[in-house]
Amino acid sequence: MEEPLNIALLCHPTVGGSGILATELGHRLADRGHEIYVISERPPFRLREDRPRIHFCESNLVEFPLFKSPDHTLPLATRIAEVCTNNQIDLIHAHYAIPHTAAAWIAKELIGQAAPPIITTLHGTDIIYLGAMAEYRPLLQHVLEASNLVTCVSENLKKRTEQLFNLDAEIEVVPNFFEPKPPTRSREDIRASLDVGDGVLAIHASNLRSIKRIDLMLDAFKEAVSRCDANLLIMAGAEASRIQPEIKKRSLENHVRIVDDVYEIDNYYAASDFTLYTSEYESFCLGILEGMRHGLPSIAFEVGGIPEVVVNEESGILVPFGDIEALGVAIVRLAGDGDCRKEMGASARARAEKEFSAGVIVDSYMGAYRRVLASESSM
Ligand code: GMT
Repeated sequence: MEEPLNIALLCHPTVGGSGILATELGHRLADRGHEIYVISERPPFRLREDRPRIHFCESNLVEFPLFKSPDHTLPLATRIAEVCTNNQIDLIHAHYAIPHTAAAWIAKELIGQAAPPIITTLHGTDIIYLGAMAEYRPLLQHVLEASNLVTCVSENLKKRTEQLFNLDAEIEVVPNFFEPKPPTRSREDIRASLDVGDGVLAIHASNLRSIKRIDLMLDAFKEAVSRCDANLLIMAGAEASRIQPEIKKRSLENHVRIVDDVYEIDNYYAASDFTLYTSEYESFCLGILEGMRHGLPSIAFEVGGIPEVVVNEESGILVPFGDIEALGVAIVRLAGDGDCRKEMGASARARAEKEFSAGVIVDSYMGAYRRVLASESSM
């Protein structure tokens, strides 16, 4: 049995890979006996507060007539310091650098000598989008350098971070993990609720931000459905209304289903046949991994860290970014070839289990925590 730690976990509560990953990591660490203090402005999407050793610590927004918009970062820093002091926190694990690493750094200044070390996990847009902005870059350089350890979810994100920032210490790569839950509804039931009959079903789960390039996904799907019988399920967080006009513009209403605000995602993966992603950048793409664990091959653009997750022509089909024609061909190919889906799906599942299981990845984070704590205590 590992010596239990008190860990403060910082993450965004909104639908997004970084919050999901941080939350699942919290659950797994709590299962191993550690006390997990999740600090966020509201309970993160998918957080199970009823589980033992999970403590949700709300950080308030402050509204004041002089502020044009509510302040989040400074109250968060104050809250982190308070949670650390009241609960003898051993380490702070900040997921997504902005504002979490900056807030943790301020908290550390507040606490002084007794402050716990900070581990920052970079997830993607915190570096390649926000990190590149002049408004954040010097501050990020400072607080990343002040972190006791920085981890990235892929080699690609590590490389992008090294190109933007000058960090003395080596960045560690700790990929994402996902453990499926057994479906609670049958494949037939879900497909009947979606009214997709026996047709082939592609699935896309994301927050639909512009970086996901839903426009390109719909263009390729439009191309494909003129040549094959396929449906597309979009799991949309709460953002569905944003893409309805795009679907209508392409006359895809009969081929695209949207489901939002769903927590039982496993039911939908288990009822689908392959995943479809068209992002212009993904540091990793947790949605692809979720599908892989359910035995789904994927079709995606070959961008960012996706080639580290999907082995082209083995666990899915990757095409160059923006090549709608190649994407359409890939959709038609997987839609029409059940054997290929089965073979690639089996390989995807095996790869996900071997490389990206909770057991492997939580061990990696634990190893990182222990190394940081050991080096702190030797100082
Ligand atoms: O874009 C998202 O889906 C949300 C975003 C986030 O920061 O919450 O996801 C990022 O982190 C995920 C978990 O590490 C990665 O799997 C996603 O690839 C990454 N998104 C981008 O890099 C665009």
